[in-house]
Amino acid sequence: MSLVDEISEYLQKGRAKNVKTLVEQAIEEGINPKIILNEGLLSGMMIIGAKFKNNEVFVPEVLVAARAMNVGLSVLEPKLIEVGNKPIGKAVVGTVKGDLHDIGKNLVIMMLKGAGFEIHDVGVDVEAATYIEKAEEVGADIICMSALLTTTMTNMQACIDQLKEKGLRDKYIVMVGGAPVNDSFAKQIGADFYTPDAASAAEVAKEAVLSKKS
Ligand code: B1M
Repeated sequence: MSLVDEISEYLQKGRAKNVKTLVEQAIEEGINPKIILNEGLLSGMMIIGAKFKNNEVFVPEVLVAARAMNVGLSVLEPKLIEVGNKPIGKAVVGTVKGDLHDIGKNLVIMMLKGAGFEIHDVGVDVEAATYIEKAEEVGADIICMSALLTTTMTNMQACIDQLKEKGLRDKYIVMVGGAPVNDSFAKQIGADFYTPDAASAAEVAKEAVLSKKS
């Protein structure tokens, strides 16, 4: 079994320590970090996701797999990002109210850091007002909202509505993403951008912030 397959296997079993050691080993052996991410960590998480959907595994198993995923991601982070000296902008990033999924958000944060953003991570289960308060406090350029549940994606709208009510809508770029979100939903709620993955989130955020500043 290859090292990346082993990472995927241990992640599925929720063995965070083994995942950490194997990711470190894979880096030492010079395996491309994107392969470690896609074919090791994300592939393991996708298998768990499919099993969860089919009731072959349940929340506790998914939870320990997610912990192992986050441990693996933290080891991989320095290899995935090369941060420049001066931040190109400030981003407030969080998962919306009612939603505890943080892996996609953490990946988006890593890629945004790599693109040169100063990050203000407001965490998970974030009230609409909290995004705005943090953005005002730090002088952010962009608000990034993540949602993984069809029942919570609607909470993105509340943040945009509150920005409008406060006369702040044009002050911030708003980007949304997460598995159930798509372009037409983003347009419907009045977000500026929807991006399907963390890499394109970073690219689009960089372009949008630089063009707003120019
Ligand atoms: Co949850 N869960 N979960 N879960 N869980 C899903 C999302 C689900 C699809 C599983 C399923 O049924 N197939 C399903 C949602 C169904 C739906 O609404 N359509 C589901 C459910 C139902 C639930 C619970 C309700 C289960 C229960 O309790 N009965 C519960 C809800 C808890 C809550 O949030 N209130 C729940 C709980 C959990 C755990 C806590 C056990 C755990 C989360 C742990 C954690 O995050 N720390 C968990 C997990 C891990 C999943 C799955 C298996 C994996 C999610 C994940 O991390 N994917 C998931 C099934 C699946 O997705 N196949 C599932 C990897 C991650 C990298 O992808 O987050 O999509 P993702 O991010 C992507 C893109 O979406 C994008 O970039 C990333 C890739 O580059 N992206 C953005 C994300 N945010 C972005 C923001 C952007 C741009 C791009 O701009 C701002």
